[in-house]
Order: sequence, then structure tokens, then C-alpha cells
Amino acid sequence: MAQAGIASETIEAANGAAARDLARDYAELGARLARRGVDIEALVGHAQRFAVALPSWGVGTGGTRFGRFPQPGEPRDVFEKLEDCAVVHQLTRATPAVSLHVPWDRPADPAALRRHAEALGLAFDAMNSNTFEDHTPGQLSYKFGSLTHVDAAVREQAIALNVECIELGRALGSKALTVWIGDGGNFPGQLHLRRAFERYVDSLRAIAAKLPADWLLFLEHKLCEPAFYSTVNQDWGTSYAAATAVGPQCRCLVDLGHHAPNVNLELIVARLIQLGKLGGFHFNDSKYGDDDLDAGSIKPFQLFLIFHELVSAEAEGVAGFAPAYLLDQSHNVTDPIESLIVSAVELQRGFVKAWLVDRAKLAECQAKNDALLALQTVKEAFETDVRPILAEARRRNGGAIDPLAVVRAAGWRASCAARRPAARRATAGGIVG
Ligand SMILES: [Mn+2]
Repeated sequence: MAQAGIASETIEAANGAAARDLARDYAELGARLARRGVDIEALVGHAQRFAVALPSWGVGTGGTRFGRFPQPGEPRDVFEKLEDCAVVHQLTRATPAVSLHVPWDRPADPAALRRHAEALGLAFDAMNSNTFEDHTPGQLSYKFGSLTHVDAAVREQAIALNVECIELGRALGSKALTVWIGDGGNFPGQLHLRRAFERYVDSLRAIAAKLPADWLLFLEHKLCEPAFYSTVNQDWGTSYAAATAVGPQCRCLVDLGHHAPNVNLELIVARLIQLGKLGGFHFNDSKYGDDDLDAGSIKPFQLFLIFHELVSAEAEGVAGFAPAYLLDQSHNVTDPIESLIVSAVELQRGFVKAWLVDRAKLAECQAKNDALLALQTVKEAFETDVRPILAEARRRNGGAIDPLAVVRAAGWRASCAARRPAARRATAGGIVG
């Protein structure tokens, strides 16, 4: 039976105590925005409909190759992972779906897992296939690659796992498969660079042939790691070429941490939108590489500028524009539930601020080549404190005005520690794509 989350009375009591201050802050912000010709109610509406999926692999404590430091009360299986995801959604009302990693979270009984999710008010987002490890004892199949391996038998094994993900996803109600592979070479000369890419496209075509008509296939690129010389799908251009070769159901997925330092991510996003191939996102943040830090923690202006591109596309009605949003982070020193709450709110903040951009004024600045005022127009939106809007949206949607305070005060983690003895602990975490 699904473990009920935080008691609704607890949330209501906390909201009751905070409601008066929120009403005052909301009214003040509404008046300020009205002077700019902005309707605060429209912004609350945008905040209320914002949604990002949670990664099943993100609710266990993460780690690095230097170690993992689990905390008491971690989820021990996919059923308990969903219970933690449900708490994030209960408080933020912004995370209604979960993305599974297979085989880490392969359900023995998909129908039972779907019932469990539905009882918790959750749905399933994109499936994720893992062919960067072997999970069969004694096998080392993927040491030299998976979908691009020189041995056809290994490629077939990797294709079969992706097809299994599609079948599991159908049973769960998912509509997409995300493929990230660690394939590549560690040394010059190790791989025939063009042949490896040809094998990648051929394998993807075999997977795409098994997709239901209403499904999408997302390709996730990454500059390096675990291969440190040449990665088969290393950048958005390669990903675009592969997605185009595979066909119309295939799109590119942008993981914010998977690029060379200083790359202009919002420009990549704009290009993929323009080319009709933006499939979705893995949101996180980074300082140096694929750091998998919490969204918005390091470069909030970059996050806002990405949402500016996304919201512009939505506002302009770009045909076929419907990217999938997923958090993909590793929580090594924080409580994963708390990090996911804060990260979901950070994304919602970027989304709402992007709707604040005065697009008519910006278009005018661009037409007049007024670079200075164009920047000021964008920054006026970025610098607006929209916290009362986000809190009001949560309140109206039945969530918590202050979700972080409520999850701490409710003692969710401590209650998990009491009913999840560590003996059965087997959850995966650590380095993921
Ligand atoms: Mn990712």
C-alpha cells in the first residue's frame, strides 16, 4: 500500500500561519507589476501549470567515484522512491511525473507499480535506458561500448534493453525513451570515428522501429566521460545529425551539464527549437563539468535565458514545440527531497520570469539595434522578485507556501528512517548521464 505523504493538516496549518504575509507581499508585487502593465494573475496561471518530472535515481543519495555517504531513511526500492517523489509533488505541485532508469528501477510488476504511482497522484515520464553498466553477474559486455560496439552481439543486447524499456514504458503509461550512452574511445586510434557513429545511427534506427506511433525517442549528448578522448554523441550538432538520420520521432535532449565550458546553452536551445528537434531537458547546474548540482544554484541567469528562449517559442506558437522537462541531478551532500523541492521551484522561477520579459519592447530594441536597452529589458524581468507569485501558485494548487520549511517541520526523513531499516537497502545512485 502506498505510504501517505505529509498530513494535509500539517500543510494547511503552515499555510495558515504564512497566509497573511503572503497576501500582503502578493498585493504589493501586483501593484508594482500593474505599473509596468503586467497582470500578476496571468503570471500565477503560468506558475500553476509549470511541471517538471523527477528522476527515480535522484531521490537516493548520490555519490562520486570517491565515495557515497547515504543518509538514514533512503528509499530502498522503486516503490519507496515514488513515495519520496510524491512528497516533492505534494508540497510544490510542480512535479507530477517520474522518470525511471532501467535496469536500476526495472519493475517486476509494471501494473502494480503503475497502481502505486496513481495512488500517490503520480504519472510516468520518459523511460531511461542504462547500457553503460552490465547488470548480469560475470558479464562485462559494455566495457567497450553498447549501441556502437564493434561486436554485433553486444549491440543487439543493448538494443534489446531499449526495446524492453519501451515495453515497460507502455505498461506504465510513458510516451518517450531517452537514450544516453557512454560509448566512445579513451585513446586516439581506439575507434574508427565515422564507423562508430554509423553503428550508433543503425542501432537507434532498430530501436526507433519498435516505437509506438505516439512515442518520442530522445538522444542525450555529452562531451566526455566515461570515454575521455572521443565520445560518439558528444555535442548537439552530432545529436541533431543522428536525430535527423533516425527520423521524425527522434529528437535531441539537452542535459545542461553535458557541454564544453562556456558554451552558450541558450543559443543551442534556440537552434534546436528552430530546427524542430528540441526533445527535452535534463536540468541541473554546474561550475566545471557534469557536476549535477541543483538547478539554478550556480548560474541562475543562464537558466533564466534558457527559459526566455523556451517561453518565446511558446508565446510565438512555434509548431510542434513541446519539450519534456526532467531534473537530472546528483544530491551528494543534501537531502535529495529538499534539493528536488528547491530545484523544481528554481525552474518554475525561471519560467515565470521569462513570461515577464516585455517582448514588444525587446523587439523594438532589436529592430533599432539598441543593445543596451535590450539587455535592460531582459534584466528587468530577471531581477524581479517573483517569490510571492510562486508561493501563491503553490497555495492555490494545494501545495505549501514554504515547501522546504514544511518538509523539515513535518519530519518526513525521520519517519522514513524509522520505517525503512537499512538492511534491505539496494538503491542505485552515483554517477549517471
Ligand atoms: Mn542526463
